[in-house]
Amino acid sequence: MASESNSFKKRDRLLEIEVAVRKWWEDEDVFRAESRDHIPKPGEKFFSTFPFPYMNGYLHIGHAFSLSKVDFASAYHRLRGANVLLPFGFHCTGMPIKASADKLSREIQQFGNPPVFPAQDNQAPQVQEESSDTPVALPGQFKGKKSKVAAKSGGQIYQWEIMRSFGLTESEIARFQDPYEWLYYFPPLAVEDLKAYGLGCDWRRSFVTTDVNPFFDAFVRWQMRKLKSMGKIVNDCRYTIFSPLDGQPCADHDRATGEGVQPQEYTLIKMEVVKPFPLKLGPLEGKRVFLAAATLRPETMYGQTNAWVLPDGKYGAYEISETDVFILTERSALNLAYQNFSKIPQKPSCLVELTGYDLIGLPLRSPLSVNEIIYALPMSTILTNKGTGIVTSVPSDAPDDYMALHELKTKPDSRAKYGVKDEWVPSDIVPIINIPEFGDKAAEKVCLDLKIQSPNDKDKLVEAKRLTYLKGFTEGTMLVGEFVGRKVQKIKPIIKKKLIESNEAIIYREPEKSVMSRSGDECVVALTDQWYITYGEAEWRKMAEECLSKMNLYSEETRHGFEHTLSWLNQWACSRSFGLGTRIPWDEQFLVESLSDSSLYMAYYTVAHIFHDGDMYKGSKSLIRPEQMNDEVWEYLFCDGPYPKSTNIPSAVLSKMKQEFDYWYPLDLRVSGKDLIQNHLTFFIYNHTALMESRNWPRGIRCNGHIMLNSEKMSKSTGNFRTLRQAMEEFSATATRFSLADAGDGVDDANFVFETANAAILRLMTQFKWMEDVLAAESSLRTGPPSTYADKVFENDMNIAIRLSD
Ligand code: A2H
Repeated sequence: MASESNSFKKRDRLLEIEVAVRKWWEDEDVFRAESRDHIPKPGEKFFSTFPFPYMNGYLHIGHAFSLSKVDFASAYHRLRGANVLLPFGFHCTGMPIKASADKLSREIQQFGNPPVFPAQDNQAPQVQEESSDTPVALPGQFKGKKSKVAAKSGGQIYQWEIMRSFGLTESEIARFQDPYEWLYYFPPLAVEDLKAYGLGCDWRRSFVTTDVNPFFDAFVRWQMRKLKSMGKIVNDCRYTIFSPLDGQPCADHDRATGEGVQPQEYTLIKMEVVKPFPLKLGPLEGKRVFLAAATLRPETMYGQTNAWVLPDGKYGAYEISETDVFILTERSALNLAYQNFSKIPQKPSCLVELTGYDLIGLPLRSPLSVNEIIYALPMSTILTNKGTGIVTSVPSDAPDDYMALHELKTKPDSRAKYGVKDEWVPSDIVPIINIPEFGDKAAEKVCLDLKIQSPNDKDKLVEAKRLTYLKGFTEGTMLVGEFVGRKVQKIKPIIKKKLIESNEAIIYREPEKSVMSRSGDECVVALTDQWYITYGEAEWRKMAEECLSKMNLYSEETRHGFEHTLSWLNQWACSRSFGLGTRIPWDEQFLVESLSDSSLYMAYYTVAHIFHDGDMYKGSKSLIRPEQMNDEVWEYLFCDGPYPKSTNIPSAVLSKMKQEFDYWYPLDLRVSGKDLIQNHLTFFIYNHTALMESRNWPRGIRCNGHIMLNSEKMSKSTGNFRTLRQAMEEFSATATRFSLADAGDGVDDANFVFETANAAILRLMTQFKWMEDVLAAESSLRTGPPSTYADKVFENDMNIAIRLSD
């Protein structure tokens, strides 16, 4: 105990010193960055930025880690005499704040204000997932009077409890149902924390995004209009990952889980239920009813021998059009409803609820099938979260199908269990494709070769599927049908097209893996009419590649990451219906999405203090009115446009702004987590190459790995989590910085170690003590210029240290 209180004392002494030093910095305005009236020589200035964080919670150690790289680099360049600019803004665009505000609103509606949550509720209404951008709940602060169930099993937490963990009182919380409240609450807290951290920042240039800030709004409108006039924003109908609850596309940053997940395409084979219908399907009389099976291999449909259903699976008969009814899972019906396949758009309409048992034994007529009538049979390995939950069985080429059929055939028990009549079980496999290595019944051969015993031999079946799928596609030749003798690879797309044209199949898409939105619902794939930025377009991509080739990226892995992203990155949906932000200037029903208003704003920092100094919102003290910032002005400032005649901004102010941009740009360094390579950082490169002269293209990006705390994943649900504020209270800012500095430098996971921070406190205080001793003895020390051998050694060692730092 004694030693603990001793070390608290040391930490508290550090905190005291920090307060005094900060006051000194502020009085002297040491981090104010002023441009000079000339184009800087190489190395004369250093301008770096950190991606402005989302303002739906406190900053945490993850933010601080990336930020520390910018801060340390700035401090280093300041030490070597450079003119340094480090600004800091706050991102409020998009869904994170709106989703949290809406969630709070739903809770208050459901449980009252203040809410009384059900005691043993394991079903919080929405999932609160862990992501560096989701609100930060402070561990250990969930002890409420009203409810003791704040931290839910499975990491689900009520938004109300998150608000309380922010230190808000019960009477204050309700006002955060208004998303704009957040914009005025969190940014000032972040400034407080970053000042306490000692960030070497020019705070005059801070601002928030969205239309709350009319200057930034004007800037983004200009950027969008310019991209559109260059043909780089287009309107298009496309398949996107979409949140039904939000009613709009759900891009990476709007997701709680499923970053990078894309739509996966299947062919849905319409297997028609042969009349007369059994009793259970009575309500469907007069309709055309199909089991809709999702397949990746439409060319194998000749060899269908039966359909598979999951006996315990829940299905429904959904109205797809006026005439057609599909039997499939609710999940797939919802996806279809967003792809123009539902009688009522976006609302699956279920006529009868069914289980797999109801479907077993249904006689079916399926397109292309050599067998005229096939039956629905039970398969226990069907996944309910993939496709439609209905699988068409091709035992010649699908190992899963072969094994399931083998089991039914060889084990009378397995038939009896589900009441399967012998005549429903196909007697023969239908050979349809020849693969040189595997013959005409590839699935059978591979299952025998791999000695697969049962449909549950998962690992082996994965290998069998890989082998047959790959070889079937690359080396297979058709044995039956219209395309007999032709290569699978060649005719697969033709068969697919024919099936669709003859209305025997449709194209279906779903997220390739589960995607949860920040609002807490599972996303679907939707066909949406959208504004897109044409990333990936050949000419534009070439410029991005050229920019990349000249950039300092600090590691080969980062370079590869960018090269890879440029190789696949495509059109990006840049408009949204809901959330916060800037309206799309020519289509005001839409808002600019959050990764699209953050790709060029580093240029805004160069002039932001003219608007904002002291007011990061409306810029009440601005020398300029927002209306004066028209497109011609932005063009003049950032794109070498002609002197703007259409504005009455005083010319002295205008030239001052131009000087700021010309001096500070290009950006020397941007630092962020490596996960942003695949979107945000690549957009940043693309936008600069399109909108700016090549001399103003960015010079450097540094990416870091994820931060762990004491070698474990940062996780809000386990409490292995720290906000920056908490870390500084625990260790002081200085010791926190030591631990951040020591956490790691590459793109691998980094590790923030508490012990390192604690040890730093002790070492710093030892150092401090030594300084005090030396100063106390100052009068007894030698005076005059360096002259002795020891002086030379000292100077030399300092120079070595400088070289090493370099
Ligand atoms: B394939 P991927 Cl000939 N549960 O169709 C389990 N499996 C499912 C399913 C579900 N809910 N929905 C679809 N599938 C099957 C034909 C076929 C298929 C052949 C060969 C291989 C093959 C005939 N069955 O797939 O996980 C369907 O079976 C092996 C790749 O998205 C669908 O295509 O890759 C395939 O799995 C989709 O699986």
